[in-house]
Amino acid sequence: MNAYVESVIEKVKTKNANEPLFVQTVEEVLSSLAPVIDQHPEYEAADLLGRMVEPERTFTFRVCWQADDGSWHTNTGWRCQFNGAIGPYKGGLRFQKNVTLDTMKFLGFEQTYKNSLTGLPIGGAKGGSDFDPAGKSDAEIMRFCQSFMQALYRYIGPDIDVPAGDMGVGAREIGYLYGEYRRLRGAFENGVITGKGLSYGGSLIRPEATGYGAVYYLQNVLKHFGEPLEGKTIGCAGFGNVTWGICKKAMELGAKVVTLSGPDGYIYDPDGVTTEEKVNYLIEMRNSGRNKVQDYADKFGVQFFPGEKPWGVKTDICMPSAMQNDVHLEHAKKIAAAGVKYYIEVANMPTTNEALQWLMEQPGMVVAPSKAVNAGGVATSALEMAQNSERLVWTEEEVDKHLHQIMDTIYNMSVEAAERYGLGYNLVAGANIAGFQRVADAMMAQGVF
Ligand code: 2IT
Repeated sequence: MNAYVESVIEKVKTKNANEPLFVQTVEEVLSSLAPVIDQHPEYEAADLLGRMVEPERTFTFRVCWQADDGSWHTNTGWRCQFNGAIGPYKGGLRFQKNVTLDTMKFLGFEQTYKNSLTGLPIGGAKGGSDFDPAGKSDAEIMRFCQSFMQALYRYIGPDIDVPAGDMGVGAREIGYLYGEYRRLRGAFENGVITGKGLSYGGSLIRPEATGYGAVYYLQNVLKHFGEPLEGKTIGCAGFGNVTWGICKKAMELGAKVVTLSGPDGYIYDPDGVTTEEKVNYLIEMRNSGRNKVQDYADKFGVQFFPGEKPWGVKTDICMPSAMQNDVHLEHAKKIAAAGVKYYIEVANMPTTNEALQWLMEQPGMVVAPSKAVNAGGVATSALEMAQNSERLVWTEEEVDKHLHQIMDTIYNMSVEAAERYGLGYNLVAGANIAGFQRVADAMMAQGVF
């Protein structure tokens, strides 16, 4: 391993000892870059990596809101503007009770390379709050979002930083956030946020984009091995927006998603989530706020496994699409033992570094990294920004065509980047290298700061 890379990783470990997620993602990305750094001594001379692991700026703010019973509550809000070298900061907001600054930093770091891979002009950021949306009324969600935006609005803008949704932040929250921004700014700057409703500047296909993009990426992988998607079984985790998009596209293309998971366990549907009724029911489950995948089992009469994860169910393809570190080494071993051949990460950093490494070492196992696979979501957000600045609305076909092309390009760039550095067919290293390269070029061109 390159000595400069090692020294930067060591510094990050020491400095961020209380931020294990951030350390994990830095280690994963930087260790892929060693062959690149070997060939570019000028990067070390400009301390490029040392600068890349330090967010450009991060804001922490207080968010107070009133519950329906009149009681007052206080949460913490964050926005981590990690890297703006290639475009305005861009990334989602996550509302979840257990998030910390560590979560924001790990997601902001990942976002930087993911956004670069899209080929579009967007820098990397992430934000959110330790607010727990579970069981909150609509009015409570609105008041929370308004308060959150009162603190955030001065740091964002269509050319500064463009938030979007993530876990706990969907179309409803985006609407309230944008409404408050518009009120505070006194301007219809809808390019300030993406994932908007269609009536005020949203893009067609944005809700589906992450899932669709993941399936388009998967098709590229299968094509490489001369296999069709049709007839394949897919094991997913989660049942949120991303998993919904995967189910919908898989159904359209003749593949079937047979597992879904939630905090309560997982379901196994041997017929797959392959009817419109089933796919639409995922939206209903999410909107109910119950956060229970058992509801699917009850509704469609399939098996529910309380407290268990879906890893180890026999499928052709595994697409962890729930959350970070969902797959540990013991799960990875079950996945391989079940005969899964394609391990396609979808959620941000769903695999521990140890499990990822192990899976990549298994003969015949193909591993694809989330920062490439799930990039269709943010790519379509950038398409939404383009439509907003053009004051136009593109058709569904236009957006989908762009999304499809972007996913093909991300795949091809990743394959080529790994090959260029003699790493063979390595989609993980390839994505890291390709994502890094554009940010590196931009930072080198803009001088040291
Ligand atoms: O993780 C992600 O890429 C997102 N949550 C979407 C970010 C965006 O700006 O659309």
